[in-house]
Amino acid sequence: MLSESITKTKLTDPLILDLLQNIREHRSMLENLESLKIDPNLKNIISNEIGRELYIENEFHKANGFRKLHIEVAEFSKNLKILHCVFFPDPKFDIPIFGMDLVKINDIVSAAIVDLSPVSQNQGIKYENLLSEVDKSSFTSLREIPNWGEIFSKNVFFASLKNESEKIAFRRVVDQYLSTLIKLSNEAKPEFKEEIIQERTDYQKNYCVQQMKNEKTSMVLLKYFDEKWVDNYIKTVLFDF
Ligand code: BLA
Repeated sequence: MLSESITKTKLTDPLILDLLQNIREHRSMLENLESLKIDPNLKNIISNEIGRELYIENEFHKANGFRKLHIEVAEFSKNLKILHCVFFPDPKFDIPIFGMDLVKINDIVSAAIVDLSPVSQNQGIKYENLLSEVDKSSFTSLREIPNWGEIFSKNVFFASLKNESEKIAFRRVVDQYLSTLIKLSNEAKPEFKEEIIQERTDYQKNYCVQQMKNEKTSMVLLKYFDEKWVDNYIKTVLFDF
């Protein structure tokens, strides 16, 4: 089933396909992986209007330890390509939020970001050393996290990718962050203390609230859809809670 969906993807950008395959491989290691039903109108969104071509493909799953595993590939007007992925944990489990975004404009990867973002005050400490050991020394264009990005961990990686070797290096960073996520999720046991579950729930809500402050996401979507549609898409598909 998974390989079938790889060939189904219309996008042919090699870096996006490569990252997509890697994310799917890690996802397939999760226990009790199941597809989630969503509104079919929001799953694949295609328009061939000249100059405003649009292609969005969404995958939604859940698994043990995760309430929603979301991958989106998108192409806008043939020149803006996006790979967006957020794995939201089930708040009963001590698992961070995996988030990544790759924004490619023509042939330039202007934004490549990946993080395991904490969902409790002390959670970050548990995996901080695993992430800080990941080699990020070869990148030449690190970028500054915007103000709304206080939700990210100390080890959030954010850069523009300048050449082939930086693309390969980013692929490796994503792979290592995903391996850490899978390791943490394998070790996680369900929690029964209400106040701990509540703290994780509040952190996830705040993650979504802060992500919604990124005007660059809505600005793109507003070129193709009206405000009501964009608002619904952001609140139900991208950053629901
Ligand atoms: C930036 N996101 C951007 C940019 C665009 C989008 C066009 C500007 C590129 C740049 O600054 O170089 C657009 N991203 C989208 C759209 C979708 C998308 C339309 O995912 C989906 C439909 N964004 C996320 C997630 C993260 C994220 C999960 O959706 C991180 C885990 C981060 N995107 C992120 C950040 C920036 C960005 C940090 C830079 C914002 C800035 O510098 O102001």
